Amino acid sequence: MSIRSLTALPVFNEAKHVGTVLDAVAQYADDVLVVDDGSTDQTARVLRTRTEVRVVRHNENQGYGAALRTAFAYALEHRYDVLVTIDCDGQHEPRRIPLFVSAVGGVDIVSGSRYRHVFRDDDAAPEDRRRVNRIITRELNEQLQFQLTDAFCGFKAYQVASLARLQLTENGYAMPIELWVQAALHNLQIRELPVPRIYLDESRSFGGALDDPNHRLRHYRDVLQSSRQAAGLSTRQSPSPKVGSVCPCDS
Ligand SMILES: Nc1nc2c(ncn2[C@@H]2O[C@H](COP(=O)(O)OP(=O)(O)O)[C@@H](O)[C@H]2O)c(=O)[nH]1
Ligand SMILES: [Mg+2]
Repeated sequence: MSIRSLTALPVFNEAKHVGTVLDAVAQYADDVLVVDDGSTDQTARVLRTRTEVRVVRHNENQGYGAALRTAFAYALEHRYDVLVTIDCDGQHEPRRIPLFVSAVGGVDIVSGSRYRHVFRDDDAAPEDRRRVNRIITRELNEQLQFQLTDAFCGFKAYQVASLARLQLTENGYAMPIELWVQAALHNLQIRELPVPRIYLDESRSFGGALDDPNHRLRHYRDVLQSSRQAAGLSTRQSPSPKVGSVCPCDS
């Protein structure tokens, strides 16, 4: 029985990238969903010309996390087996989608990691992003007994049946932290897949106070704390879920 997989892209004001990214995604994915998170630029007009993709639009911008949760709900409602999420700003390579689909066999979540393998053309990550990612990834591992190397990569694959078990409420950029806490609560099996580190020279903003790395770090720690409380996860004594990696990487 063949696996039905959906590839979903959260999108907010990506008129510059959405066309080229969807052209590439179309080569590696049959079913494609774009969640337009209330874009105010030309993104919606471009999407109207793309009849090959499904589009769900938020009337108002709700946030990265909310866009992903809309994709999760769509995958569940349309009974897909596997959901792949990939960003729409040129930082992820669609040609790796099949690797994620095959790697999710036997586990619950495959998470891209930009810090597990050095690729020849890796870009340097902005220092503040690298620092916040390193600290939060370490604290997640300490508190949830994970062995992650990158807590924030948007390139992931999920068994849709496992997504159904997760209680997720975060709308913003902290949603991945809540997701890891829920994954720990449900003992989900995680696999990391190395992906190249791509930073285009664009001044991308988190929006508002989160652009201050110290504020962002405090916010992420608050969400980690409150998500653990909501999940009733004080200190986890049970054996740690397996975090393995498959490394078909070509440097
Ligand atoms: N900035 C931003 N991106 C969003 C939002 N909703 C969805 N996205 C999309 O989420 C993906 C990741 O966003 P990005 O800002 O690149 O995150 P980063 O690469 O982790 O810094 C991109 O495809 C965005 O278009 C939002 O409210 N704000
Ligand atoms: Mg990005």
